Amino acid sequence: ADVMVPFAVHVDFQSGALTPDPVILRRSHADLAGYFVNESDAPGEDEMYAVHEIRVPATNNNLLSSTTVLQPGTVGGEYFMTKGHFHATRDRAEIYLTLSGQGLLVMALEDGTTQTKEMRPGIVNYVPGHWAHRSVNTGDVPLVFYAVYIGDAGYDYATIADQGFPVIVVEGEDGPEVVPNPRY
Ligand code: M6P
Ligand code: ZN
Repeated sequence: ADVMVPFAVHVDFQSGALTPDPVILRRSHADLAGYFVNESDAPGEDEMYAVHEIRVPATNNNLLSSTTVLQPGTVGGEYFMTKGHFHATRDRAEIYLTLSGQGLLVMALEDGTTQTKEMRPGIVNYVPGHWAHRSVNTGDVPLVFYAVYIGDAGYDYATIADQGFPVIVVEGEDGPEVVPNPRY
């Protein structure tokens, strides 16, 4: 079997930058078109979030990990959020450690059961297998978190792209409110 050489990566907790040499995936407003319930404003090419991933093979003997930098803002009253996904291999778990900013981690089972947990610096969120997961920036600075997951987890975006999560997170009079998704 291949034996890898140990390595270290520096994580900047404010910016989410990884040094050296991450794979960077950028998601613009246009990439999220159709994800928000009320999209009256035309989605542009502005960045909504970036994922900086440490390079290791996506196999079941490795741990993939990444920082996500999710910008603050709202679309039609809904806070900026990641697309969210189930793992293609459904039972694969994931851990999030929030580094800066604040938000909510929305999770759902395929039967519609929902859990929502606070994200703030120092909090580790454990996402067991079978739970779809999406992070939502409810603050006014970037939400930055580090995620670790089993290398062969894979992504299933289609289910969420079609019907969304059972709940959405909207800006209320006294802050964020988790309300039923009218399209679910
Ligand atoms: C976290 C992890 C990544 C994921 C990213 C953005 O960093 O869960 O695997 O890619 O968030 O979320 P999404 O892929 O749902 O857009
Ligand atoms: Zn995941």
